[in-house]
This record gives sequence, structure tokens and C-alpha cells, in this order.
Amino acid sequence: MNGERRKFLGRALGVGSVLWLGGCDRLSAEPWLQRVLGRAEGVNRWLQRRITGRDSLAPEYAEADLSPRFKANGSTNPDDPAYVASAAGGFADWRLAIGGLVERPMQFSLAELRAMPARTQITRHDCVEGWSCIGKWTGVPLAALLQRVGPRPAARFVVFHCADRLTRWDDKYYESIDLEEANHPQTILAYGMNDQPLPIPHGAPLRLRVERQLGYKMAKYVMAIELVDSFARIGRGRGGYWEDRGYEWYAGI
Ligand SMILES: Nc1nc2c(c(=O)[nH]1)N[C@H]1C(S)=C(S)[C@@H](COP(=O)(O)O)O[C@H]1N2
Ligand SMILES: [Mo]
Repeated sequence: MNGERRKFLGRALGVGSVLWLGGCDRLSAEPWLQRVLGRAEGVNRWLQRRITGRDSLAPEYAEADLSPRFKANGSTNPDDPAYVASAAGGFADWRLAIGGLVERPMQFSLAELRAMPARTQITRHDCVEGWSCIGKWTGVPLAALLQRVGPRPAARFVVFHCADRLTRWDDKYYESIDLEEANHPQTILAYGMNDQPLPIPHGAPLRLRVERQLGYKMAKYVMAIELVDSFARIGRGRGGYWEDRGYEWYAGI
């Protein structure tokens, strides 16, 4: 995808401008970003996993590295009536539903997720638009949740269904990762950010962190998780809201 196309998509869909960056860094001139944008997805994924290994960890940082302000991007305040009502009640009635190709479909309240063993990580979030911020995330490893529901042998991908849409006439935001990425130790469903409950602009009550990939993979406002053997029949068939609009499915950094 070239710069003009990105700018066009940004304008047309009203997603965040890169002009205001308070507390974050610009990355657009960095060679890695150029490489990511120009590289075929399959080759990218293959190379990353062969060279760095399937279990390689994304860099983690110290408290002192935290960005003073973390930019919020894309949807920052969903207007879906059910979401708005749930937010007004502090998400007390919110439930994460996990279904599809699993042995035991389950629902989890926020309290139940908070009671599970947690992981905290300080990582750098890189947006395809060319900015990055360092933040601290606390949440449940996705692997632990998958263990509870038991993926069936046919399951290959984990799909995240979100509450928001970027424009009124859009489909709802969604994303997907494969089971290998889902079971990676840094892949968490975060309910905390910088030692506070996850704020609404950053995806409350629950958002995905998948630290070896670009920002658009990190679904905010996650309402349901579906295990599938193919994402061909979900959305427009390419595995995510932005993938349906031309971005790569494997957005390795
Ligand atoms: N549900 C949902 N998730 C989303 C988006 C969105 O618009 N809706 N935007 C994505 C993009 S492009 C980025 S860079 C990050 C932004 O996360 P932040 O608001 O915490 O910075 O969320 C990603 N996840
Ligand atoms: Mo992004």
C-alpha cells in the first residue's frame, strides 16, 4: 500500500491523523516500516518465524520508557447502543463469549477474567500510519482462555468480534490471528493499561495485545471470540476490517 492510498483511506474513513502525536514517536521514515508495507504477507510471516523463531518475544521496556501520552486511534468511543449501555454500568453486565470450533463454549465476566492469572508487559505499539507509543498492558493470556474452552482439532484461526464500526455504513471491526500467535506468551486480552482500568478510547473493557504485529491487529472493544477453520465467510473474507480494505493479514513488525 502506498502513502497516497493510506492518506486517502485515512481521510475517507476519518481515522486518526498523524499530525497530533503528543508523547509518541513518528516512525514513517524508518526502514522497517517501509519493509513491512512492501513485503508480501506470506514471505513476511515465513521469514519472521524462521529467523526469529515462533516463540520469539517482542521487546519489553521499563517504566521509564512509558510514553507520557498514548495516542488513541481508530474508534475511540463506540456508539453501539448495547455497548453504550454496558459502559454506563461499568461493564458489570458485559460478558466475553467464546465459541465456534471449541469443545466447551463459555462466557466470562470481567471479574472472572481479572481473577485469572495475569500477565503485565511494557511494549511498543507501532501503527501502520507511522507513529509508535510505549504502554503497559495487563491482562489474561489468550492461551489460558483457549485451554478453558478447548479448541477442536479443525480450529485454525481465532477471530475477535468488536463492538464498534468506524463509520455508520461500515461492518463492525474484527480481527483474526492463527493459533500459533494466539498461544504466544505475549498475546493477552488486556483489561488494564498503565496500572489503570483500560480506558474507553483504548478499547474498554477488553482489547487484544499481539505484540509482534502492527497496531491494527490489536482489536479493541472485544465482545466475542470465535474459533474457525477459515475466515473466508467472515466480514469480506480477508481476516480483518483493515485486511478487507487492503492491509496484510500477517502484520509482522
Ligand atoms: N475495535 C477496534 N480495534 C482497533 C481499531 C479500531 O478502530 N477498532 N483500530 C486499530 C488501530 S489501527 C490501532 S493503531 C490501534 C489503536 O489502539 P489505541 O487506540 O490504544 O492506540 O487499535 C486497533 N484496534
Ligand atoms: Mo493503526
